[in-house]
Amino acid sequence: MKEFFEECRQIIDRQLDKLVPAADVEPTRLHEAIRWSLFAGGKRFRPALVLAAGRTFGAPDTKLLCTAAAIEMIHTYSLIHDDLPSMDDDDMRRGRLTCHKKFNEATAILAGDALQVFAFKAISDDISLTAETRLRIISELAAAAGTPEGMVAGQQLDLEAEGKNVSIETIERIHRSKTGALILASARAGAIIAEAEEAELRAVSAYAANLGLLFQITDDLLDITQTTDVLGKTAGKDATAEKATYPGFYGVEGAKDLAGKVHAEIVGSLENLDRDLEILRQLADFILLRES
Ligand code: GRG
Repeated sequence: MKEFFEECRQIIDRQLDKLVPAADVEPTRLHEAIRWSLFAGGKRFRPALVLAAGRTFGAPDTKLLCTAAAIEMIHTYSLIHDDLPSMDDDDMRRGRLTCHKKFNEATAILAGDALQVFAFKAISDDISLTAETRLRIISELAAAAGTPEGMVAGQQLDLEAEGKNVSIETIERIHRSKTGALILASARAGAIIAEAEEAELRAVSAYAANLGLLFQITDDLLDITQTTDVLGKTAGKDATAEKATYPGFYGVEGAKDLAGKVHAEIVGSLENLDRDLEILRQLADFILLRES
């Protein structure tokens, strides 16, 4: 997995570098801010998932790269906006100052806005894909990033749940939209580009929906068990902000048990596929065992 992630990082970073304006293009402050957050060393998990799903079903990397980079741009926009004083008000992200701390709030808002539109432009302009595929991916990605089941809706519900005793159904609803929708869209985009069959698309969707849930459960656990240094963002923030989390509801041991069960379901959802599934299985193991 380490080698796979390193390979992904290199090819995705090269693609991102082509898709966003250079730092010396006017308005330079805005482009510096975009690059500050984009090239700050995130895990590149979502683009890695696009590549993993796409390769599993037979797509060449050349067809996957723009979409993978676009999803990383949407993810980075969401992190920049999530860190703003009006949202989670954070000083550290990806091991360095958050965008609004390094630049200013207005620049950070605009950097996020620009990344979001660059993402959709990148897919619209991707001539390696048919117009129909581009449109389908844009539509799925817009739904995953937006409302009522997507990331923005999840963020709203997450903010509204702060300080409240919410049900496990609400916690799951928040996380499936806030974190899970983009992860699901990443795997589906790879499979759609590869022209996977309907049954394969259904299986990979079940896999990725639970992978998103697992990602959030481990994210909640790491917030408690890891240090700020290792995470590159403020540890312990969920408790301080009284966030609705899995360990908050089940306790740390209960959340770890749940992670194990969700992991088993993820692996199970791939059972009937006649493909080389090693990389998708290893990705699920990586999320279960990740340390940052
Ligand atoms: C502001 C529209 C809007 C949405 C924000 C993504 C998000 C919704 C909030 C981020 C806060 C957070 C910690 C969410 C939990 C899961 C998550 C998305 C973690 C960050 O993703 P990683 O770990 O980050 O993949 P890197 O930096 O590795 O890319």
